[in-house]
Parts: sequence; structure tokens; C-alpha cells
Amino acid sequence: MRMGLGLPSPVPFSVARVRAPKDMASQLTALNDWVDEVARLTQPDAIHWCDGSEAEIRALTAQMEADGTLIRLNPETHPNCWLHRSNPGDVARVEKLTLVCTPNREDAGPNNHWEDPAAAHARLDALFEGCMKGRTMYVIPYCMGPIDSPISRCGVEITDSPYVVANMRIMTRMGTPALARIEREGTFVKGLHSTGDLDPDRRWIVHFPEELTIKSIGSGYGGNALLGKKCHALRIGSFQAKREGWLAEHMLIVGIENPQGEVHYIAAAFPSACGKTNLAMLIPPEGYRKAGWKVWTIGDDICWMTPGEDGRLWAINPEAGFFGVAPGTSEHTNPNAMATVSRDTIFTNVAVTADNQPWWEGLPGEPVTDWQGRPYDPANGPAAHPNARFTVSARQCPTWSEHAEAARGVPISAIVFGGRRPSLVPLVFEARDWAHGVLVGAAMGSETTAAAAGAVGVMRRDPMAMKPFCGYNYGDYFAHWLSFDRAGMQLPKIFHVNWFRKGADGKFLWPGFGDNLRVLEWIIDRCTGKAGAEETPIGLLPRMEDLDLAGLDLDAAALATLFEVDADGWRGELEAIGEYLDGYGERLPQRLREEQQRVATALGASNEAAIAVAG
Ligand code: TSX
Ligand code: MN
Repeated sequence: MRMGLGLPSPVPFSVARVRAPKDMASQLTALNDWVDEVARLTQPDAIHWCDGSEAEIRALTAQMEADGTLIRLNPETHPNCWLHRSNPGDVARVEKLTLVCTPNREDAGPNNHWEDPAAAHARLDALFEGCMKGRTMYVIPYCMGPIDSPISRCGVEITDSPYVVANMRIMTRMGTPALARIEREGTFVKGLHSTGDLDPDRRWIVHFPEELTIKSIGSGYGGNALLGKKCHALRIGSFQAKREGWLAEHMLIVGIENPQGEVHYIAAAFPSACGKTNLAMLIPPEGYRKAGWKVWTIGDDICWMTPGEDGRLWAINPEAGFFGVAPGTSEHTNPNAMATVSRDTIFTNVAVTADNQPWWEGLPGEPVTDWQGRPYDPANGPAAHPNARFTVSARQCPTWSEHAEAARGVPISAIVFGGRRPSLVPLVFEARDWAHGVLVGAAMGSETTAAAAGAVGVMRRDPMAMKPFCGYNYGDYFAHWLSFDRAGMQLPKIFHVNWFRKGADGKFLWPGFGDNLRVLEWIIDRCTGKAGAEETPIGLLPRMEDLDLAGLDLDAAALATLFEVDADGWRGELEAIGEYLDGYGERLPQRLREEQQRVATALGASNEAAIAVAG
């Protein structure tokens, strides 16, 4: 056992407080033993097992209000809404402090930072030693996914942060029912978290996929501290999925209901700052609305998909809430999100108005206090932190689908990849088959925005939007994706979209938002064999007449650009994709390389290549 580290063994508080509730204790030996071990290491003053009840959250909230962790927002306009201000040096995920520790370095791959598991445990445990002195340790049993779904997986997060408890209660199925499922299954992901001293030099988010274990210290921020989300549902989840034959993906899930009442489900992966939450809650254009089209939200961030007996991929949203970026969210961009966060919401690092309403850039009105609690002064930068968040139950979303609770999940008709591509990439195209679709996903990328650290306006590849979240070697991950193409499967079709194409004047050519439904309609009609397309070397594109553009005033030049395939530009792109894939070396599946060469060949040799050969 690694956590002992020769620390004094007697538990400094009564054993009764360390145990799971009595009626469940018999089957929970592994959990109890782990909680004992962690308590010996971290030395909390008290241990609280979270049951997820109303009384529990009321007491915790009162305590956090009393000590300033939570600030009550205007109860008239925002009932039961709270503001949390994080440490200003702890406002986002940090990739260089995020490690994947597999025994063999190659298994983590060039896409992850790696450390030897034994060394990482020793280093981390030294930081955890005594870190909960004077604090309460919370034991949070949670279930990712509907509590009765065979696709769901459970975990237990131990934390010393009541803010984490309040967020986990919204984002997961937390408490007694999850503990009962853990008792039944006898297996769970172990997540140990402490805010520590918030020193960035002692901050680590470390994954041990083969031990189904996460250790996170030194950060109270969402993605680093709410271990069910990125750490469990994506990094550990993707590893479990590879082992068990399913997919854990960074995708929204949306249901599109046509006027005949048929619903088709689409799973879509986009890098950050592309509007995943907005697409998941899209409001149809007026003509579509009047005709009877409806949009149903299943999830806005994570999708777990598994082959059903019918060979289709069935998907659940492992989360129960939205942990969404606030800035930019407004009545124009996402009225459903605005309605969702009007009550029972935790806001993190937003600004506030004179009458104590939450405020961020993109909203009407004006801030008086910024995210750090200072009087607002534009000289200090934006009033809300660009990564300010809302945490809210998905059930409050007006478009929330009852099928989000379905144990078997929803069947996925189409998988959509996308990114911010100001040039070259058309509005939409369809991959010719699964292997081509996997290449499209592996090659996807996005132009960086000011929302993230680093240079702005450069193209970053982010395969399947999983770059920061794939818990194992990307080469093996592409092979896993390819492995679904086998006898008996009825796989979704794969598409690529680009809402962000710009004209020569630098303006966006496509109106986006609700009008994206026009593209989703074509995608669904392709899946049901109702819509036409034109074959090109890069895939199948709609012809102008295949897309319903009624009521849009797009000029002919804009349309031509949105649907053009610039063979010369694409030859360069395929060359860049080839070089990028080479970076994955030995583990890159040959099939993916062949697919890249097939598309490159279909585009014909580039002029440069021809000249090089001639020379
Ligand atoms: O979320 C976006 N989506 C998906 C919506 C369902 N955004 C916001 C991205 C930041 C998170 C978009 N921005 C989209 C989009 O489809 N498209 C654009 C680009 C754009 C921005 C502003 C306009 C148009 C396009 N404004 C006007 O046309 C007035
Ligand atoms: Mn995400």
C-alpha cells in the first residue's frame, strides 16, 4: 500500500466517523480501507460522508456563506444563486501540471505529461501529508451517468473543499444512491483532492489509469478539483473505454426533432471556444420553429458511447449539470442557458452589478465589482474572468431531454467534428466512410482565441478535441476508434463543420447559432438517405440546393466560399496532416496513414511536389 509512508497509524478520531453508513459497511471494505488510509495521511479534524440530501447542502451552503466562500446574489432576480471567487492564481486547468502515470511511458504517449507511477505517488503523498489538519474531509460517492444505466461508472472523491462538494452535487449523481451502486459493483474510481496551499509550485493533477486513481492537490478550480468531470469522465474514462470496448469522448449530445416527431441524436466534438454549449441548446430559426422543429439537450461536454446489440452506438451524458463558460453567454447567443442559470446556480469568478446580479462580458448592464471583488476599473481588464463559470443542474434547461435519464442512452445517428477555421475548410462535409471520418477527427484543429493562454490566431491541432483529455497514447486511441469498423456494427456517419469561415474582409461568412440547424438538417438527411451530396477528394459536400437556406440573406460570393474545395490549399493541408501524424511514430495505425495518403492522392500531386520530383 503506497499511502502509508510510515505515518503514525492510530486514527486521530473515532473509528465510527471514518466508516460508511452502517447498513452498507459490509460490502464497502475497499472504500473504507481507502478512506482510513487517506485520513491517516491527510489528518483531517473530521470526516463527513456526503449523502446528497437537501439538509446536507443547506448546512454546507450556510457554512460557506458564513466563512465567505460563497456570497449570496440578488435573491429577487436570482433565487438561491451564489458567487464564489477563486484564488486569482487558480482560475483554469494547467496542462503542464497534469500528468498521466502509466508504468510504461509510451502508454501515456506524446500527448500527455508522464511520470513514473511510484515516483509520482511518493511525491504527491508527501504533499498530501497532514494537508487536511484543521479541516473537514468530505467523502463524495458519485455516479457518472444515470444511476441505473449499465453505461454509467461510479467514483468516490475525497476532498477538503466544501465548494467542490456543492459543485459535485450539481454535476454528478452524488450521495446515497451512488454509494449503493458502489456497494453492488464493488468497483469505483478513487479521486483524492485537496486545495492544499494553492501554491502553483505545489499544484499537481495526476492520473494513474491502471489503478483507476486520481490525485489532485493545490487547486480549487473546476477541471482540476471536480474530479468526476475531466479527470474521471475523460482521462480515466477514455482508458477504461479502450479496455472495455467503448468510447469516452469530449462531445455534446443533441437531439433534433423534425416536424414528423422523429428525433435524431448527434454527438459533436469541438475544441474550446467553438460554442459547444450553445449548439447543445440551439434555438431553431423562426421558419423551422413554426414548422415544428425542436432541439433537445442531452449533454454539452462529455459523451460515453457503447455499441448496442443492434450494432449502433448508444450514448449517455455522464454529467448531471453544466459547468459552462459565462462570458459570451447571453440572450443573443444562448437564451436557454440564460434561463437555466436564473436560479439555483453557483457562479465562479463573475462580476456583479450594483444590485448584486451576476455579470459578465456580453450581458447588458454594467458591473460595479470585478471577479476579484475590486471596484470595476477597465484598466484592470475584463470585469468577469474570461474563464468565469456557472454550475447548474441540467434539469433546469428548457430544452433538457427526458431521454438524458434513459438507462440505455440514446442512439447516435451522426458524429460531428469541427473547429475554428477562418480559411480553407468548408461549412460542412461528410466523410466517405468510418476510417476517413477517423482521419478527419484526428486532423481537426482550431484557431486559438484570446480565451486561452498563448498565441492568438494560430492553428492548433486537437484530435477529436481530446488533446488535453485523452488518458493514453493518441496512436492507440486512433486505433481504438478504427476498431469499431467491424462486422455487425451500424456506425454513425461522420461529418466536419466549420461555423467560423471568414471572407476576405475578415468577417464571418456564416450566421451560425440557430442557423446551424440548416446544416444539422442536411447531416440528418444524409443519415436517412434523403439528401444529396457531391463527391470531392476531401469528402461529400452539399450542393447549394441540398441545404435549406430560405430566409437567409447570404450573397452568392459568400455561399461560393462556404462550399468551395480549394485543391491546392487542401494538398498543403494533407501534407501538414501527414507531418502531424508522423509525430505519433510507431503507435500510429497504418490504416490512418493509408487514409491520409488516399486523400492526398485523390487531390493529386501538389505543384511543389511535382517540381521537387522534376528537379
Ligand atoms: O457558439 C457559437 N456558435 C454555435 C452556436 C450554436 N459561436 C460563439 C463562439 C464562441 C463560444 C459562434 N460564433 C458561432 C456559432 O455558430 N458562429 C460565430 C461567428 C459569428 C459571430 C457573430 C456573428 C455571426 C457569426 N454575428 C452576426 O452575424 C450579427
Ligand atoms: Mn470541455
